[in-house]
Amino acid sequence: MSRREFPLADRLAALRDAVEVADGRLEVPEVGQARALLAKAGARAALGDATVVALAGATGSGKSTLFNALSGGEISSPGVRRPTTGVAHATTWGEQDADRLLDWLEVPRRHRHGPEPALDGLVLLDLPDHDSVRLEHRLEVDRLVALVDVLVWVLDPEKYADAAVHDRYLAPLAGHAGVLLVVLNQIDRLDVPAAAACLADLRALLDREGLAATPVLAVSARTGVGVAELRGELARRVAARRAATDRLTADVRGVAAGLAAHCPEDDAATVGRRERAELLEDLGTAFADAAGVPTVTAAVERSALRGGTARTGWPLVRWTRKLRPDPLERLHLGDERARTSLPPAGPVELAGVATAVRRARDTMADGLPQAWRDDLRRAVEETEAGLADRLDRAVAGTDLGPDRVPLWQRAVSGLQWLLALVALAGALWLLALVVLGFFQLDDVVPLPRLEGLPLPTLLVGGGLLAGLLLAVLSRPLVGLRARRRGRAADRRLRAAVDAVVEEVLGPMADVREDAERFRAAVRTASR
Ligand SMILES: Nc1nc2c(ncn2[C@@H]2O[C@H](COP(=O)(O)OP(=O)(O)O)[C@@H](O)[C@H]2O)c(=O)[nH]1
Ligand SMILES: [Mg+2]
Repeated sequence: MSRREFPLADRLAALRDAVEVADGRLEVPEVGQARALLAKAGARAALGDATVVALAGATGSGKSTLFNALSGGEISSPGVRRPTTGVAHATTWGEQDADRLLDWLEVPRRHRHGPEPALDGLVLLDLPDHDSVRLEHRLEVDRLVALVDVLVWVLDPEKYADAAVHDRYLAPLAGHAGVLLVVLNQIDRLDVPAAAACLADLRALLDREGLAATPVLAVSARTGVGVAELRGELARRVAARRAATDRLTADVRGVAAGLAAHCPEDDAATVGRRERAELLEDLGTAFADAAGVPTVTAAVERSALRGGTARTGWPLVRWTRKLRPDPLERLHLGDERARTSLPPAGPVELAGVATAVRRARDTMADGLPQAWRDDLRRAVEETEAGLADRLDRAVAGTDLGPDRVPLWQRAVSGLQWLLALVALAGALWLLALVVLGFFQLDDVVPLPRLEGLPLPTLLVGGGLLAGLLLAVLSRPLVGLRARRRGRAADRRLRAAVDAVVEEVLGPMADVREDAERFRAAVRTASR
């Protein structure tokens, strides 16, 4: 599909997309211009397919005379510089009611031309002088130049090369070459060679300004030379009924070219899965350190070690451990709404978070133009606020894993009690023997022996020794189990911290995604 055939409606839809994506993100004037253009396009489309042509030019170039020549009567007074010349005049051709269109254009002075089929649907405007000494006249020119479908720029042999016109009006219309006509008026004032030289010079000037596609017509509004050709040129545009579409197409492409300055570079396509995974890990580590995950993990491990050691140790000294508080309970975790008693992150951890966030932002900003970088910075600032609290809550709300006492620890605990009872029984027995000895009765009851050793002594010694041995043998297993509990808690805590990382990375990724959508939309609009 050629550039010209790409439908205006699709172009406008793409521009609307771009504006929507940019809304609240990009604070650049080009977005405002795009918004204004969309409004203009919407309004113009509702006003029919008349062709609005404006005659613009400097004071005395002959706009009004030409306007009258085309309109077939004295409608606009030539050579008059009353305040009324600050207002545009309109002549309309054809039956179609152009009042709503002229209302929209805010052109109050209207004249209707008699039947002339070739120009049916033409609305011709005589604009105020672009070089008027009155500012409001110049503003009125600028306003209408932006709204009309075809612009006829009227030059005269004296001022045709005037830099003010070329720099301010013609050169910026390079993208609008197809909706612009240049008329060299008052050609009757030049002899044939001078007219040819003047025309050639003007042509070269326009070509240099990117207006090679703009026709130049030599005209004399006074003698009528060239007026028929101008009329023919206008008739062609009226018949095509696409002047409004062409003008808007040129407008959209112009606005899109302005927006292109704010599109990400081509090779800055996407932040890949791998880069994103790296950022996640980077941020995850920094956030976990700042959130005190290692502290909690260590506390979980120590708590499991403490519990396991108590259960598998000698039962009669268990109570001494109760004197020291559980390291995990001291942290006051388990309540999402309350702050934990974790020590706040130190300067090293905070610097780590800041560095990781900055690195993520830089990766996400890679290849983005300044306006999007600004938006990215805003997004990061927003998510950074209250980050410490969110991390603390994530840690507090994390279920650290099942805190079940393992079966083997229960069994060892039971066994320890049993061994303690055996030792106790032996000790009581020995005590009984002492009492009996005191009453000289120890020979009455025979003392059972095993391998030559008295049984009660064996019970005390064996019970204590076996208990000690059991405790010593259980140690490595308790340690293993504590480390496993620590690792499980660590995994869960890091998962909770990763959720916070996503909360930070998500908005950054959104900015990037929007920047890419913006680029796609702008590209479609300017096809
Ligand atoms: N010789 C000559 N004089 C012209 C021509 N067109 C306009 N004029 C004169 O130039 C002066 C300014 O014309 P006017 O239409 O008011 O110019 P405007 O200020 O652009 O509207 C008037 O005296 C016209 O008679 C032309 O084609 N040839
Ligand atoms: Mg005039």
